[in-house]
Amino acid sequence: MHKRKLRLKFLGCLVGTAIGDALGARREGRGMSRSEDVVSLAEKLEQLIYTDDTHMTIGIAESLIESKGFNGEHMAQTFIKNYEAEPWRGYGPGPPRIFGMIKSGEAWYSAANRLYRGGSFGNGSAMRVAPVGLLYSRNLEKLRRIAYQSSSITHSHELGKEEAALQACAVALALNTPSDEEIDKETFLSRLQNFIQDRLYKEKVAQIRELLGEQDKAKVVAVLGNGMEAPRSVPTAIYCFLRQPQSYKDTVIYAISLGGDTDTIAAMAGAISGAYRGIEAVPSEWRAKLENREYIEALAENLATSVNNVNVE
Ligand code: AR6
Ligand code: MG
Repeated sequence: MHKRKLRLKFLGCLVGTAIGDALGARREGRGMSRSEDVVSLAEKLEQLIYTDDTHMTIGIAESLIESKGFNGEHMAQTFIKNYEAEPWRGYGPGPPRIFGMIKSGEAWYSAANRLYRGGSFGNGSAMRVAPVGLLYSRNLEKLRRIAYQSSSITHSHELGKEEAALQACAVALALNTPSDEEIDKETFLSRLQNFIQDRLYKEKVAQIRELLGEQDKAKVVAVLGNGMEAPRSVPTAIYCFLRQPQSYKDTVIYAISLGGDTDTIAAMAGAISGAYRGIEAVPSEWRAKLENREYIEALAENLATSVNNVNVE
């Protein structure tokens, strides 16, 4: 792909994550709402303040750039450094406990096993994984390995690692589709289904296919979910994108209108949509209100350059 187009897609993905997250954060934990109400909320807000979803996405991007690829110890320490600087970003219950264990000497690859039964499958490892999807989009087996490893710092349950791989793969497929070429939904879903190994997620991808023409939001929420557990939010985010792949705005508004874990579902849907359509598809009035936008854009640019410096094959 032409360098300029790739750059616009990296920018779209990271800025798209942050705006979905920041808009969604204003409705987190509430029920379903009308799309018009979400649109007017977005108009009223003077600044878009992002949460842990974007904060940890930034951490992954920083670490991949600085380490020229994945380095677990470095990524864990980057998460910890960022968390300590801004602990008020709305982190899930698990990660701060794991950061404490790592600071007490537990290894980055084993601390997460001590949380919950068999590790966490909260959506926290998928919400932040977009930079992995961007950097390793040319090699899906490597993408899977890095997604698993990045997840295992905080989310070591099989479903936790698979969620990260599923979301990273969706970002990669979106990146690899030229923005002026229509998304073939059937092919997109078949590729995800062939890629993902866990049976539960394979079933979820099949449910996405069945729901594509569905008008009733309550049915979408009942089948796909809108919760904090990955199996009830990562497929939902992919669905939000595939319903309206041509419009970043419609994707994010729809994701938020489903209620529940709105910041994370909109962050993930926004990442996929931004990776496909690029930064120019993200409304400029939203971009102008995004906190820390220049830093996020600089990271996206650096990550795009890293594709040439990192062994991504
Ligand atoms: N068994 C039962 N419940 C689980 C398990 C398990 N093995 N794993 C996770 N949960 P956590 P996150 C449930 O704590 O994924 C922020 O608001 C459990 O209810 O690992 O980083 C973000 O914006 C647990 O409390 O944190 C996201 O919305 C929950 O999943 C969210 O938090 C979250 O798992 C990300 O949270
Ligand atoms: Mg959040």
